[in-house]
Amino acid sequence: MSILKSSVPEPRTAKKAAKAALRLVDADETAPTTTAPLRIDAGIAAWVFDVAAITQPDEIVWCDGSTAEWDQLTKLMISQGTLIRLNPEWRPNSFLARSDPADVARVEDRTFICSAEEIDAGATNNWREPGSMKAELLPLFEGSMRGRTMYVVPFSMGPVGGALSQVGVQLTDSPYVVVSMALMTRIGTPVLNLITDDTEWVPALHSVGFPLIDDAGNRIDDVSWPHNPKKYIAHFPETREIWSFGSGYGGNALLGKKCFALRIASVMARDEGWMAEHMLLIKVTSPEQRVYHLAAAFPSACGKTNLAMLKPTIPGWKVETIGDDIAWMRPGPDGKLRAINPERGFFGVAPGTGIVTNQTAVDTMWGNTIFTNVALRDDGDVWWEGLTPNPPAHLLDWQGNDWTPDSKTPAAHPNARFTVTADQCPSIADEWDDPAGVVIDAIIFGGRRPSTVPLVAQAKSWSHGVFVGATMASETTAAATGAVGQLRHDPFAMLPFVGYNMADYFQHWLDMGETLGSDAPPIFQVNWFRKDENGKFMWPGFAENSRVVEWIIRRLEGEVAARQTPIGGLPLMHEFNIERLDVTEDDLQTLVGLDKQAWLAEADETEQYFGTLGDDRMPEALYAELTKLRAGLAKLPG
Ligand code: OXD
Ligand code: MN
Repeated sequence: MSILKSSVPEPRTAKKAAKAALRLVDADETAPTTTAPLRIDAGIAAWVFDVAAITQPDEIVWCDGSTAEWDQLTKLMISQGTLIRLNPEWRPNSFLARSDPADVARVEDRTFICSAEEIDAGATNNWREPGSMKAELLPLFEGSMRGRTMYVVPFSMGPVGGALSQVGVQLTDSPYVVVSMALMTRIGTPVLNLITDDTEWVPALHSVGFPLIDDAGNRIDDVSWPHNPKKYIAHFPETREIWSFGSGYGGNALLGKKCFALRIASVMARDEGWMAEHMLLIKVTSPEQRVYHLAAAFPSACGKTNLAMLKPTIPGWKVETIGDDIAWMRPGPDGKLRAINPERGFFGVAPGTGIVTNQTAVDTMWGNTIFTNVALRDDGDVWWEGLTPNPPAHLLDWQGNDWTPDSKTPAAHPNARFTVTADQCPSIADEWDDPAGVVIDAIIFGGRRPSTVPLVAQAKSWSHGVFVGATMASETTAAATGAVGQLRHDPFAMLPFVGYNMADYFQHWLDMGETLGSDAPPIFQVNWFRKDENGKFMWPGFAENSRVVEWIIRRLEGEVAARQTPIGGLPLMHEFNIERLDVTEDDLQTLVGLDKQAWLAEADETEQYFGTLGDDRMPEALYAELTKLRAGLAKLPG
């Protein structure tokens, strides 16, 4: 595989860089590292060779995923000022990274889907023609790794060698990215050994775009968080490639996650009859010891990690964690939908994750954790808003400035993150890394909706469920750059993550329903974020969401009834468990009620929104669902 198009001129220093790559392949005595594996697939070697010729690193390191490699890289980053070692007494083998304030979140406006035809990227993606995108990016990558090391990171999404897993190779000049990839994916020699001539693998190229030698050959001082004001997160769905330039932030730079496991994988999934979704996965055990698996889609920073680690408040119920962000699902040999978590770790939002809201997450990060943009305590541990009810008297904030509870700015950045492996999670389910996945019993869609959407409703059918997913909206959060708190459509919580035309994605969901037939799991909609007229949340959320999970499971079992309405099946008041809860019957009535006028307005808004997605590809079935919704609402009194 070559990233060079014949029209692109050979870079001046190509020969030197090519020699550097070959040195490793041939492993001669001058090789700068001993980590070069003995057997390298020729396609990978050729690609590494091509990229090195363009980016011109000083050195190439083939990552083996060992503890020694982790230790070496973390020490290197401490010496470079990128990482601060936390007090090992509180947080062994854990580190704090402070990013540049201009590189703290996903950059959706700089994220591109580069399909040959614009229509295939659709109305919701930024589109570029692949050739012109590469032509625009190549000059930026040219020499972008000068003075740096280029790391070769073979990675597996899903258990290594698993039937539902996929492999990729990331090239990066960021050691922070390497150690983060080591926590978030399975990396190293076992993955490289899987790749032979006929293995499909995704080349994922990343550079922070901050060379240490300029065009004239002068040295440039390094900084603790190198990045480039020009950022591009480019995806080539037809050739299944990723090129990311200019950012070190997780969602832009850990290319196994959003770029591969969602944007590229959603295209693979469409082509191959499976689903790549922005969903958590949980195992629920009822008091009768019956086991269920649920997949739930929520937009970024809407509590997926909290739900994935839920500690039920209702007696006898148990929730175990399988994944907190991404699910790959496909029909198994028995026709039932099976899901794996393709990730190895959690890249969770720190603020709001604490001993009151998610003790399990706090316990998970006891050590071996990388924290980014949280505050540093005087005792060398970390802190962020919501970790403990009371802040320490003094901290260094996420930018390293003195901070006290009187400070006007938050101690941690609102999108500060923790990165830690899933196997450290006390609530991890035994089957979380089963290569065969788990059977999905129900699918849940949720968003941050201050009004209209009920606490829980069951979709009337698969196609109504697809309509519910397609019409999801949510208030924006700090996970992406831009304004926070604005309501926007976020279909299936996949708005920034579908690697192709959104209308085609809706059709794919409908097609999956056809394939699954009577095995298609029931679909539910939830909303923890309903507010009253004073702007106060009406539902306590967090651990109390177990009551909603209970209702969903009891529906699966046929143990509770639902009031059939045009928006789906709503709980009967007396069958919804609010025992020992500070929620009045009146509040519950609103939470599980249907406001006809609000839904009529929602239907108008939906029609408008569907119109923006391109009439020629929007599935008729979704317009039919809209018509049914309106007809049903019209029949209601009021
Ligand atoms: C994430 C996100 O990091 O959705 O998971 O932004
Ligand atoms: Mn996410």
